Amino acid sequence: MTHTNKVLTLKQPSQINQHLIGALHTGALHAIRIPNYCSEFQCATVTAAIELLYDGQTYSGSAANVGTFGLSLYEVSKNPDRIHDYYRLALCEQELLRQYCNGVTLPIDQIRIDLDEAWQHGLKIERFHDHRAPANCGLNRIVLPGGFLGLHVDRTDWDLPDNDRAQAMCTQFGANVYLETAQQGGELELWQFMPATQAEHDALMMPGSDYQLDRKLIGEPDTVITPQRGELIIFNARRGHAVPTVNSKRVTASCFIGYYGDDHALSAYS
Ligand SMILES: O=C(O)CCC(=O)C(=O)O
Repeated sequence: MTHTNKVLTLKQPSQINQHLIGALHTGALHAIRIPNYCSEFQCATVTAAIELLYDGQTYSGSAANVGTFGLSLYEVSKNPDRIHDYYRLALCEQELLRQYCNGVTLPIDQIRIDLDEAWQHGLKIERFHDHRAPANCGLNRIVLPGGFLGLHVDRTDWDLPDNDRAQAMCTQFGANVYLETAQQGGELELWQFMPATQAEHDALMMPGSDYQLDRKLIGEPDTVITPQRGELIIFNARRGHAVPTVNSKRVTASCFIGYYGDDHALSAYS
């Protein structure tokens, strides 16, 4: 276990415990890194499968230079008519990806198993809307050359204001596996900053953007990580984070981990 500033590097996911998750929650820790979480072969196989299945779908709005495979609740919150697509596609898209990987474990399946074993109360797939309908669990992103993700926070509780599960969540962590990294750019920038309210968030938004916060108002990141191929990084997604412009393709597999307190199961969703 190595500790530099507020970034902790672990050898294996079984080292994740309540103390570390609590530290990510409070901001005492900015990120947990697990290098070589996925093998070279796994990264190459899963990247090839994502690229084969990728049909040109990009984020709507001002993150349009980011290709995605797998629908996210964030997208659905912007287009509520897509909620049926979300649940219809949730299991079949992940199953299709598994089939295209031909027996090679998906990084998100690995995260689900590892955190289920590591966390005292286990991890389950999230069910926000209906106890029978599992959430999608796996958002694969292809940041295209010239693409970036501006400074933003992820707030499922704001995206689903009428949903009991979303409102009960203490925080949400981003779990990203880096399948292909950019030659230049594509770092993970992390801020300690977390808007206290949605009104504060909205007042800090960048003019003309539908998701970005204005860096001029928030300042420089507190931590910058250059992700390594195969690495898993977990961070608090309610705090500011961004990915600067890449000069070559950057491919990741991601999900959110919902944290409901130490006496509850973690949940996984996208
Ligand atoms: O790809 C990354 O490094 C971070 C992605 C991101 O912005 C997120 O998970 O919300």
